[in-house]
Amino acid sequence: MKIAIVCYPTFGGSGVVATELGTELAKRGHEIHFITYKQPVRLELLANHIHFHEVNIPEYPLFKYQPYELALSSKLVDVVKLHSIEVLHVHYAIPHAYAGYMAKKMLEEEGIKIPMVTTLHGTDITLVGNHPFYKPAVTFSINKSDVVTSVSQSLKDDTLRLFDTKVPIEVVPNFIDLDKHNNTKSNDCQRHVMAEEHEYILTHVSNFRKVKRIDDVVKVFYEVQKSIPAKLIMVGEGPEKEIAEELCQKLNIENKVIFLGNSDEVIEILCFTDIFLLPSEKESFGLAALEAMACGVPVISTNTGGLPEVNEHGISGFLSDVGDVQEMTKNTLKILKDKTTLNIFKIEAKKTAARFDIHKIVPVYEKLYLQSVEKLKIKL
Ligand code: GMT
Repeated sequence: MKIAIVCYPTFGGSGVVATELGTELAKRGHEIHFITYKQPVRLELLANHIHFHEVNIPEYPLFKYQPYELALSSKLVDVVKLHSIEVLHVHYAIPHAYAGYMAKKMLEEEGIKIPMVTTLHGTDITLVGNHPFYKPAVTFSINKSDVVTSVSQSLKDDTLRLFDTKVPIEVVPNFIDLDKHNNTKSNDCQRHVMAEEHEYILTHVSNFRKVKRIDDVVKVFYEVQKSIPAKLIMVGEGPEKEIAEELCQKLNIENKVIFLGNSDEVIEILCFTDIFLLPSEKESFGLAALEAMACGVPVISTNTGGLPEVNEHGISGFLSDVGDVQEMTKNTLKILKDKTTLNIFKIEAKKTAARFDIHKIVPVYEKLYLQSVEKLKIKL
């Protein structure tokens, strides 16, 4: 099929999912067209069947805010016409579903019918989308989608609770390419660069927004390193990073915490990580946790949103209430109490991750694409 994928190109989970999905679909013979304002971070352009179309927004002094949705929907119309696109798949409702619907309507005027699949990812529903400023437009564009998917049951429940939806929502969980995550051989693991032989390594990866509760990451580590020798690796950039750096200084642990910024070597970092920390306030799925588990890293997370659907309590890691630093510390130490326990958790984390194997999930999207085309034919 010829599929257009609209997503955010940055280091966010929704962009990563969209990019990995498109890449896998291309491997399976589909023609994939990514449409966004920058080349997605994990997108390798030189792969077969992959195309990238940049949305340009010329600066105009009259505008305080550049009208991105307008430029995106115009670009969508052009790409659909030029490449005979059969399905439009938009990731993250704001503003992609809205722009997608506008493109659909413009194309209809020219006699071109195209189905739109909308994937809800998280804060497009639970935080931003739910704001009264956006809610009517988000509700409208969800209801106008031909197929709606959510990345977890929890996100589906939130959508039904918060929005007046009139269309069915399919739960299609996020996925992981296990081969890619298993590929780093143990002798390639550069553990010695980050820590001494006797030190344990705790890692956090995110876009450092408030919702990630970065201060809890630091607080858990602070408590853990009182009992065992350890280092904390912080990967990512975002508004809370500076605050976290200040907290490390205040707690006098700055020599044990390494801030790496954004990195495209997350798999290499996870390869020598012992514990992954994800104490989020909200998390519709927790792709970062799944990536860690696929690398055999147990996860200490909160029990919010979709995290219990990913991280199995007492098996792939532990779940605690939001803000319960004490419990998260206790659980981290429980896993790290000896090598045997740590190894059991590592094996189980990998096994749990295998439930989300890319080869199981991508065919579900393929089926939904076909369904969306059929559905549109029936509507005509
Ligand atoms: O970072 C993004 O691109 C989107 C972000 C969000 O703000 O909603 O992440 C969400 O989508 C990811 C991919 O589906 C999920 O793994 C994250 O759990 C989810 N984040 C939140 O719900 C906070």
